[in-house]
Formats: sequence, structure tokens, C-alpha cells
Amino acid sequence: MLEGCTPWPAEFAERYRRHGYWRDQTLGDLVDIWANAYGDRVALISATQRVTYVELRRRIDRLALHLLRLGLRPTDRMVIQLANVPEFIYLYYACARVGVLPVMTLPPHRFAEISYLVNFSGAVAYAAPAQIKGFDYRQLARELRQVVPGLTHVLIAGEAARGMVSFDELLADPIEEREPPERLVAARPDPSDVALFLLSGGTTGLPKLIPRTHNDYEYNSRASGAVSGIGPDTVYLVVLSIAHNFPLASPGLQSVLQAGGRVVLCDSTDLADQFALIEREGVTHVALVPALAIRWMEASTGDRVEASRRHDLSSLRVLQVGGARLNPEPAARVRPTLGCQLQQVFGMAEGLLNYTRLDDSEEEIVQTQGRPCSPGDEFRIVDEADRDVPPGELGSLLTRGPYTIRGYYNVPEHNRRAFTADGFYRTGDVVRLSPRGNLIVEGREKDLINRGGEKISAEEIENLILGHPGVSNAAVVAMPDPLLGERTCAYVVPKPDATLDLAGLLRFLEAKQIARFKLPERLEVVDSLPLTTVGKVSKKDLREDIARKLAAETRLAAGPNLQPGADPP
Ligand code: AMP
Ligand code: DBH
Repeated sequence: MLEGCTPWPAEFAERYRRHGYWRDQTLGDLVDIWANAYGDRVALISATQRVTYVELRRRIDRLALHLLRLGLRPTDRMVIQLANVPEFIYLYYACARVGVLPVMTLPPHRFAEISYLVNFSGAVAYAAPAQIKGFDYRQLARELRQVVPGLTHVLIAGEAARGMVSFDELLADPIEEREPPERLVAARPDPSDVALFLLSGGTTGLPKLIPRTHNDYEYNSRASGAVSGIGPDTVYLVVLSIAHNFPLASPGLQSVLQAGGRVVLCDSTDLADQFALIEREGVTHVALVPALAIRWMEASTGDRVEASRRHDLSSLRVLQVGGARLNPEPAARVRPTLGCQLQQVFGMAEGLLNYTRLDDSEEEIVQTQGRPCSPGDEFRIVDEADRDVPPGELGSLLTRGPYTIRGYYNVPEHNRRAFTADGFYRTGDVVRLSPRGNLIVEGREKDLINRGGEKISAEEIENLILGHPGVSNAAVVAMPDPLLGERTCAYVVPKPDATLDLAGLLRFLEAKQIARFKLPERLEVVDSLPLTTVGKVSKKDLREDIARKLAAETRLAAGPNLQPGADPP
């Protein structure tokens, strides 16, 4: 096992093999298995490409041989920041074939996150688009190289700049005619070793790397596919960021390829484009976060539907919603508005995946977040002393199993807190069991903001704000939001004589080059922060304070005595 990663104890590994959870196949082996089994069926569809399973293997192998030729070696790390393009899939499996370890980042990440991840993972390679919406990732690559001289390889989807390699060039060069295919055989990694790193939402200042092995990640998507109705007829639309665990492997595109179905990549945030793809390709399955599911329902209801969006969505069978809590009210509207079945997904990049089952009662599907997808998953719901609570009572969720990590990468101190002595991961989620044995997510004890599925570490943002010269103290909490569930609110105590407003704070934070979704959306300037009895900042009080203020403002805005158009008080 790669240094810095925690393996499963031998008796668990033995059990997971005996039960057939682990098959000792690498993610790269799958590419062969698929090509042999599914041949000329269409595997992948994007705006510009339709790729069969045989052609998919050809492109992946070609890219894998190029990675070796460029000098990449097993266990080398590559930070990948690609959007929903075919190159992502080629590269992910090419890396798996030769044991290069992708670090999965998201397009909104900026210099602060990417440079940290390149450094922390010791990456020698970075793969990115040329640009997206005016942001030039080649410039980011140049800045990275200035601070990380070891970043030898930059791969660009689209037009590469000097000193960078373009995917188009690599994919157009038939290297397999020059290099013996045995080179791929020789580079095949050990299936029980790490295959990729996912990012955690991060509950402390810095994001954590989640090491996933070939064995566990292959099973992650296989077990998920089995409870999601994924089969050879599945046409799966990827609209969320492809590098996220949910659309990647839960069940995600990986389970669709395992089953011989079709993966359709959507690289547009425009609903009209998304709906047009559903109609054109006959999409059956899609994974969304609650905010996007709500937008879809609004856009397909009644008179408000714009002509451009009036598409035939009747091929949709399963709408998976996860990443953040979906309230029962929008959950109940899925079938009437979109004409398909809702499947709630309560998952985590650390492992455990809960799904409502397609044959659960409508009540269970609307009211709960499902149950673990594997019989090998173990979970406990416990009180502060780690004692099991009685069935139906609230408690913190602990879990271990055949696809749940035993430790984050290279953070032994943090791991002692995040895992129990007997290897259960402390999810930080507060849950209870429904009478039928499904989990209901009621809250969370970890200090993060879940902004429509994007996790933001409060501590990370607080540390940045504390660097502001006019700030004496700061706390960041979630404030309720009807669409995103939560948004970020910053409480700040200014230094004497300093004045502070949101615009000024945002200018300061933007200069730190962090992902925009992490920026606070409201600033409350206060004289002091409330403390708990043990003298810590009471975030509970702050959350209640901002929720109260927002509720009062909403009441005022809707108040009958306000003239339309009148200035707010
Ligand atoms: P991460 O560990 O960054 O992958 O984020 C996983 C976390 O997202 C979980 O531990 C939950 O806090 C939250 N989450 C994911 N899906 C759901 C859901 N369906 N309902 C409520 N919270 C969710
Ligand atoms: O929030 C998540 O991280 C998540 C949600 C649904 C996830 O990782 C997943 C499904 O696989």
C-alpha cells in the first residue's frame, strides 16, 4: 500500500474477497473486460464524439502508452482538473492502467487549492482545460510551475501553450504502432493499492485526500449500480462535475460502463442544453444535487416553461439526488413533474453510499436518504460516548466496510480523531433510523457549510478572514437558503477603528485566489462572538441568530403594509 495510506486489516481484506466484494481487478483491467464484452456498442457520447467500447479502449491505451513515454511512472501523482469532456474518462482509465494516481479536483478550484494539492500530493503532472468561461487554466499552470518546480508535465484539453502537451496531439499519435503493448502489462498496478485520490469537503482548515484502491472503487460502483437499476439499456447523463464521486462512481459513469450502458457527457450549465440531450439520447438516469433538481422541476412545470426548454423527458427513469439534504416537499414533486422515479443518495467520497431502493415505498423514498448499498457495510448510530443509541433516536453515524477508507492520506493526527480505534469512519452526520431501517439525515456535527452539495470548511475561510488587517476575530457559519439549502455567512469582529463591509471583505478574499463558491455571501459585523460555557465560539448561537434575521427580513419583504416598490426600512 502506498506510504501515507491505511490498509484494511488482513482479516477484513480476506472477508471482502471471500464475499466477492473485492475481485482483484484494477480499474485499468476493466477497460479490457468492457471492450471484450461490449465491443461495438456505444460507450460514450459527448457534444462532438460517439465512442464505442472498442474505440474507448484504443484511446485509453494510446494515452496510457503516452503517459509512460512522457516519463510518468507508477505511483506518480497527477492533479486532474478537467470538465465533463471525454478526455477526463480517457485520462482517468489511462492512469489506472499504468498506476499513475489522479488527484480529482473540480473546475472552480483556483491557485490556492490547486497549488496546495499539487504540493501536498507531490504531484508531477497537472491536467486541465485550456479555458472555461474566461478563466485560463494554462496561466494557472504557469503560476503553479513557478512555485512547484517538480511539476514536470502539463496536459491540456484544447489548445495547449508552450511547454504543455495537448490531448489532441497524444490521441492522434498512434504510439501503439511503435511501443510494444507489453509495456502496459508491465506497468499494471496491484489491485489492492491506491488507484486515485478524491477530495474531502474538509472539516479542518485544509482539504484532505481520500485514497481509494482499485478493489474498493471498482466495488463502489458495482454495488451502487446493482441498487440503481443500471444495466445495458442505461443511458446515463453526467451533468454534475465529472470528477466528483457521485457522477464518477456512485453509481456514476463507472457503473454504467461496467454494465455496458451509455454515458452521455454534458458540459453545459444551461437547462435547455441538458434537456435537449435527454431528449436526443434517450437518457434514463441522471444524478443531481437538490438545487439543480429543483431548477429542473421548475423549468418543466406548467406555463412557466420556456419554449426552448419544452423537451420530451419521457425517457427518464431514475433521478438520483444527493450531496445535500433534499426536503420532502420537492422530493414528492419529482414524479408528478418529471415523470420519473426519485432515488435519494446519501453518499460520501470517504466511502459509504446510501440509496433509497427503487422498490421502497413512496413514503420511504420521499422521507429518507436510503440505506447502505452493500451487505458488507457496517454502521452504528452513537451518542457522545460512542454508545449505540436506541433505534430511531438521533446520533452520529459511524461506518466501515469494503469501500470505506480507513484513513485520509498522510494525516495521522487527524485520522486518530476521524476514525475509531476499530476502524469506523466518523462521518460527522447526525442521523436516525426510520422504522423500516432507512437513514434520515437530521443534521451534522462537523464544522462545514454544505452549499447545495459543495462542502466548504468553515475553518479554512475563517483562517483567511483572520488574515485581513482590519479583523480581530471571525466565525463562519451556514445560513439557511431556500434553493441551496445553505450559504456562507461570516461574523466578524473588526479591530478598533477599522470599518469593514462585504465588498471589501470579498476583494480581500478574492485576492487569495480561492474557488468562488467558498466566498461568504453575507457579512455580520459584531462587537464580540458568543461563547459556549467552555469558552469556544458558539456557532449554534450564530446559526440561530442569522436564521432569525433572515426570517425577519423575509417577513418584512412580504409584509402587507409595505407598498410595492417602497424602499426597504
Ligand atoms: P464529502 O465527505 O465531502 O464527500 O461529503 C459527504 C457529506 O455530504 C456527507 O457526509 C453528508 O454530510 C453530505 N451529504 C451527502 N449526501 C447527502 C444527502 N442526500 N442528504 C444530506 N447530506 C448529504
Ligand atoms: O456529497 C457527496 O460527497 C456524495 C453525495 C452523493 C457522494 O460522494 C456520493 C453520492 O458518492
